[in-house]
Amino acid sequence: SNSKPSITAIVAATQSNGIGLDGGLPWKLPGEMKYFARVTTGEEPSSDLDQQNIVIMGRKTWESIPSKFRPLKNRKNLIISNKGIDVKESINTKSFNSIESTFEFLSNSNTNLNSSNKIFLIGGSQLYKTFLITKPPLINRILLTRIISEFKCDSFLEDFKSHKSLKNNLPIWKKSNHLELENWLGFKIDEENEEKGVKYKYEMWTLNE
Ligand code: FOL
Repeated sequence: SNSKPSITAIVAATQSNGIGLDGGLPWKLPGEMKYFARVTTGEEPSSDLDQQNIVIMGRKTWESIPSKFRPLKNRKNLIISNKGIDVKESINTKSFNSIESTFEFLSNSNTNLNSSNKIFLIGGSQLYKTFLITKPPLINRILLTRIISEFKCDSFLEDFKSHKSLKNNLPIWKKSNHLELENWLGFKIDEENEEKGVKYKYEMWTLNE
């Protein structure tokens, strides 16, 4: 098929776009992590593989997930590694040596994919960047958790907010309002959150057509 899959990036980032430190997350925010798990799993977790959402990640992100949580349960885990298959494959874990081969798998498994299956890009910085700077971008939605406190970080999210259309020089990413986010998620959330003195906000950004 020639139709591009609809892919949502999900990421938590500071106001200076910091997302990682020393191969892991710079913070420990259990409530925020619950949000990640709930959103990526979907509201009706299913052990039926054909009903599951897909999470796409780079090899370093795969390695950053604590082994007891890996593969992420009730989700199909797709891992992209330049070296190709170097991740133990299982019923819900598959590895790929390129974005192209990952997309090929997604379009071929389309027949099995329920239209309600969602596809998420869950990191890390290298894949977020490639998916964002490709023209047109390979993702059409970003679920961004904006962490208000600053944390020391050594990996960063591509500054997508500065990306402009070549045609009219207007921003290509548009921030949705809170209701639009809740409608897309299918559940209600607080606009402002705080854990351990760390404030954060759930945002959704979509591609201008
Ligand atoms: N997006 C958001 N919003 N927050 C994140 O922390 C985040 N993290 C990643 C990608 N997008 C994100 C990548 N890093 C787990 C660990 C690290 C990770 C992603 C997931 C993980 O262990 N997830 C379990 C949570 C178990 C729990 O603590 O409840 C999962 O089942 O999803």
